Amino acid sequence: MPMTKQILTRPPERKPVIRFADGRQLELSRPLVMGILNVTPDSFSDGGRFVDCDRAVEQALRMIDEGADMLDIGGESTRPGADPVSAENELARVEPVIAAIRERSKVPISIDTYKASVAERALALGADIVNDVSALRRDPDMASVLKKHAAPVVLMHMLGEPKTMQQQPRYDDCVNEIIRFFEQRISYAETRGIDRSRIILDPGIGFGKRLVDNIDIFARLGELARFDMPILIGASRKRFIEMINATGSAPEKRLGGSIAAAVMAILHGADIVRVHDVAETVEALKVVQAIWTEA
Ligand code: YH5
Repeated sequence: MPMTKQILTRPPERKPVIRFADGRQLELSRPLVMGILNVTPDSFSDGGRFVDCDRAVEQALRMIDEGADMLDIGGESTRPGADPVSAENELARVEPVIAAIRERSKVPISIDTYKASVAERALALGADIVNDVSALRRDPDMASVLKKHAAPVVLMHMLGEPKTMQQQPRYDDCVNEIIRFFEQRISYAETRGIDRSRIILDPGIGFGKRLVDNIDIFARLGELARFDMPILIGASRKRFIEMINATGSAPEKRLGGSIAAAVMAILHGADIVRVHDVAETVEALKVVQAIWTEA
């Protein structure tokens, strides 16, 4: 047996912080957890809008308690096959929830929308980040809203549209195509006055990807370090996990695989993981962090 100790180290320190418009900052010196808050009727089975709002706020406070570093609030489902929602409907769902969370907590809030009018209203209510799964392709007014509020933005890769993206996606080289896509979207954002320091990149697990593409993204995540920007990964409960484990169609049965995916993403250089199961992910990443810093 060789005597040399194998030391697991974190990929080299790169990006210090995410700066919000009001001067608050998020340090990227440890892995961060973004808790998912869906405010869509299908995520709560019964009751009217107020019931949905109360339950969403309750869930938000629970995720904060469990150690979420930020929350991602969305009023339109971007799951494969989901139908689009009007801006009015989307706003009616998320506005009261954002306002209620802001009254109770300073937790950074991300608004999950590709609509400029929804982003504008959310930022005015105190949201901090815009999570745009279209990477500024859907709404020509999004860039100016981001610029006006000096808000950080998540630029996510997606092949096609949510409605049809899982119908026969094909790439020659998925990771190379994602890198080329990021180059284009970063360049567009910069020409519209968005500072590089406010961009977060996300390769979009499950958004127009086959199982092999999703696996390739995890394996080659290190290639995204070249951008020197924070990397976000959203793998929680997604279908590729079920394809590997055959645990059935219920997304809640995907916890073990979701934790593994979050850990693999962080080990390969991701900075933020977007998850449903905040408590369990925080526990897993604290162990990762302890091994990194004590080894
Ligand atoms: C993401 O990766 N994903 S919505 C289907 C599922 C489970 C979960 C069938 N918004 C991302 O979470 N934003 C979504 O089981 C996102 N990155 C960013 N930035 C899809 C989703 C899901 C879909």
